[in-house]
Amino acid sequence: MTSLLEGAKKLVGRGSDVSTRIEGLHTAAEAARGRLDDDLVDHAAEIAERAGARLSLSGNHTVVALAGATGSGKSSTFNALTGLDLAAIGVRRPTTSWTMACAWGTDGAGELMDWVGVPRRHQVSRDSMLDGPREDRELEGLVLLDLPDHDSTEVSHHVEVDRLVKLADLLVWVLDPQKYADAAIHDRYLKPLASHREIMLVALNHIDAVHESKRASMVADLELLLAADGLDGVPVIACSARYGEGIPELRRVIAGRVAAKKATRTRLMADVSTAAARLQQVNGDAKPGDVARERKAELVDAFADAAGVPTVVRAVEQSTRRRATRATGWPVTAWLGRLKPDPLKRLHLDLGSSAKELTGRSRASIPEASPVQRARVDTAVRGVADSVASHLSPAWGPAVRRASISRFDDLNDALDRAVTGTDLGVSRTPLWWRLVQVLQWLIMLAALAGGIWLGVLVVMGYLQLPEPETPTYGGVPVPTALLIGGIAAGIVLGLLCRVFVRWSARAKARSVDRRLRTAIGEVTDELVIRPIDTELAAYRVVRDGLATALR
Ligand SMILES: Nc1nc2c(ncn2[C@@H]2O[C@H](COP(=O)(O)OP(=O)(O)O)[C@@H](O)[C@H]2O)c(=O)[nH]1
Ligand SMILES: [Mg+2]
Repeated sequence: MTSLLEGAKKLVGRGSDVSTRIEGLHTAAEAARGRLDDDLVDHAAEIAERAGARLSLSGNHTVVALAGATGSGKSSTFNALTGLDLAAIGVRRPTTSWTMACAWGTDGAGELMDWVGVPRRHQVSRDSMLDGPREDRELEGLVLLDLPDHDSTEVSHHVEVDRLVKLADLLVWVLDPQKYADAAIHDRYLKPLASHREIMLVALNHIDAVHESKRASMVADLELLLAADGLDGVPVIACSARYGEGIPELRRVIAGRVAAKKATRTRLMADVSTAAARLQQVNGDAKPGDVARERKAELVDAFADAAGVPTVVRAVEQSTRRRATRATGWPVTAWLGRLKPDPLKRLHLDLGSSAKELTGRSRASIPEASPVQRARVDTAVRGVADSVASHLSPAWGPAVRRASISRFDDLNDALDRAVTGTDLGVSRTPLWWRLVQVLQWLIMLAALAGGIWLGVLVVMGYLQLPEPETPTYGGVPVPTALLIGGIAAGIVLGLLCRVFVRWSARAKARSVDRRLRTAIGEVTDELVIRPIDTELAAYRVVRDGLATALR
């Protein structure tokens, strides 16, 4: 079964004007809570609550339901009030049959009746049933319901009565002189309704069957019984649906309720408008922009600076250059270079497979942000908050600013995680390094071979052994060419590679810078932009809600 609330929402969804406006104020107050002035917000919420409790289900209409036992005369009364022959009299409706409804003035009543569960074929617009203009303007907005007999054995009928009691502005309980004192009726139906005393009316029908001299005492007796039920003060109208006695009085009471409901509605909706207008005055109704892109870039710059990104990037460039030089340089000097520490290792940043283990566990040893860097972060964040707030009314300034720094406690950790968690990619050795390295070693071996060869020749000369034929190449002895040429070629190749190494280290540094800034960008999104966006979303909800409330 659709819950009452869902039903009400459905009504709202279908554009019941009053409830849409109340819901608008309610939504706006909820979203503004903690962001705009508390007193204003509380007031708006209270008004929405009060109006909602009173009007949200059937705000545009006055719902009057006729209830009672079979044969008491509900259907006859229904017909007498509508002046139409709509409800079948004297028949106990089959279980598939439900409430019969008639609406005076049709605006939105169909939706209301749908929700009540009145089948379309049982919904009647009184206007469409009359030829000429209606004379009973005072009943405009009335929805009259002829409920299923309450003594029906069908459980669903009881359920429906419960639903209707929550919705009805007036519940007319129809009794007849024969059964008005029936204990079962009082215990089972009337007593439980004591809490709805305000909306109850009892019609003592079939009064034509009671002798005139006995009518007054019967009404008095019934009033006593009602008082015993906890229904004291509930008006009793003696009437005869068949002959029309008492029906004008019943109609008058109903018209009074219609007028009272209209007055209540007018007053409550005026309250809704006033509360919404006051909140809107503070809230403003400008269309807010998003956080500008250049602002975001400033933010990332400041955060990257504070996180030590330039330090890391510099270290990456130096480290890459050093490792590349070691790989591609002349093996002798490269070997000596091995003794200097790697700048990245000094920062505890990744080199090789241990990098992943470092992630999230140990902090990088990047120097803490300096006061200047912190100040730059503060300025950048305030810049973003101010630029967003500048589109909004002054009342939103504090909320936006508060949101912008709300996650500052997590800042250091988040930045550190961003840096240590980013794969710097420095452990990968480019193919050309390896190729050059192999080439360097071949050249080195050639030089070494030349050296040994020459050494052997020297030793043989020293020992006065017959000198073997030494091949020459272009007039230079081959071992000499190998030794000198090898050393020269190695040094030249190493120097040549330095140009590429420098270029390649810079490229690596640039790519690391990009990666780190992407990671830092996520941190700024998470810690600064998103909280601000939440405020902007709240602002939009407040603005739209108030616009709806003031429609
Ligand atoms: N004499 C008399 N008969 C009535 C009156 N109201 C209803 N009836 C008759 O009582 C019977 C039951 O009426 P009905 O309107 O169908 O009662 P319901 O079951 O409550 O809808 C029908 O035969 C009606 O004609 C009344 O005020 N006076
Ligand atoms: Mg009936």
